[in-house]
Amino acid sequence: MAQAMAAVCALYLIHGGSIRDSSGRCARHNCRVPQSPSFLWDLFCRVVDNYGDVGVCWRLARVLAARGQRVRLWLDDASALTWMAPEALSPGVPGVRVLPWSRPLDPVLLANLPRADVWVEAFGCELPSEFLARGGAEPAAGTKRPCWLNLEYLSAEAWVERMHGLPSPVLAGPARGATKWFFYPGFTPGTGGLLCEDDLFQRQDDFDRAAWLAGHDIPWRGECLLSLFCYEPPVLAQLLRRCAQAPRDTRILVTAGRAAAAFKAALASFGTLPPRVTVSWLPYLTQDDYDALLWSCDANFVRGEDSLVRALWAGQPFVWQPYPQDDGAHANKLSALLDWLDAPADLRRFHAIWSGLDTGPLPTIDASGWRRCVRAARERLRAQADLATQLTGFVQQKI
Ligand code: TRH
Repeated sequence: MAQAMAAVCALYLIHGGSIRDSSGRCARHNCRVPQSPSFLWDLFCRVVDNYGDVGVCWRLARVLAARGQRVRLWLDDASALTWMAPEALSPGVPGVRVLPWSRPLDPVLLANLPRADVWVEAFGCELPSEFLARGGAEPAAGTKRPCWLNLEYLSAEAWVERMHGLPSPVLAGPARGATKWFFYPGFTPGTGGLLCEDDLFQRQDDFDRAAWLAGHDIPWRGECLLSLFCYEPPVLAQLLRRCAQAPRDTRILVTAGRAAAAFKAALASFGTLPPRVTVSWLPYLTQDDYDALLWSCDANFVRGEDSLVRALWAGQPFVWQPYPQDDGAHANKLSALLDWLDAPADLRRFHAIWSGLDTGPLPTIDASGWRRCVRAARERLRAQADLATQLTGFVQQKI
């Protein structure tokens, strides 16, 4: 994989991850970066639960399109886009077409679409059989099958490097004889990397915290700001108590949906807010405003997949709650992320208690050590090629 990438886009590896500015030049050395050919992508996403599936797929589509790729994003439920990225549906974003993944797919729509160069099934969603029946057959002489990728969930576990880029021969069905490739996002150079927009750090540098907060009716008076996006951590009430005892006043910015419901339930045990703690109940934010929220806060509580990545790019201290799984797999995921972060003991313990994997009082955190740890991780990530760069390079190599 590393060799293939070097042949395709050596500059990316020499210069590191997000290197192109909006004019397509290398942001570090101002030299010209070779553009990848423009591929047509079919990206399929089934919304299972929460917002991560659609959040990651929309972000991927947007990043690819910003780099001159053309994406058809098939969604079985596009409702979250109405608040996460309203421009996706109206007026639309150049290079991305959002299509309904109905069951079955609309035969007229299907019959009129040119065959894509790349198929991506996100998070193991299987491509629909009628789609495969139309485009999966043995290609005519002189043409090639689309490059077929299974884009997997994010994890820092060691096995990800071993699995990344492995083929999976298709043995049955209309696409028999084709090959699917496993593509794993990840945190280390041996993985597919993380999603990152080319202009992200510039936007972050230009960001005006006070103006953004005022523009969102958050009456900030210099108190410590915490953003809360979580599932149902068992120690929310304990966190509130800790905030009330902290040397600075605290404002908790609670995100809409499941986090707000969990926080309301914890508040109920107090009757009224503890002293020196205030709360702002946020509406559903666009993805860009959610980034701005993370940049505004002194510490961020995040969850799942995409918000974890955004918290890393934000570079502020954060606490991550992995998506709880019945088989307990989230414990390994958490431990692997903390290993990769080289997290100090207090941070490890805080995470374990926050996710209900341990009990006891939340430890006091050394905030400057926490920030150092996150900033060091962000620098490591910035030196690596991002997910869309790696995906495009992989596809170019395969087709
Ligand atoms: O919503 P999530 O809990 O999604 C999870 C994970 O993806 C997990 O891997 C998956 O298995 C599970 O769902 C089914 O958390 P995540 O991944 O952080 O996605 C949230 C998305 O919502 C992210 O793109 C940020 C976005 N968002 C907004 O755009 N506005 C908001 O106000 C908030 C709170 C989030």
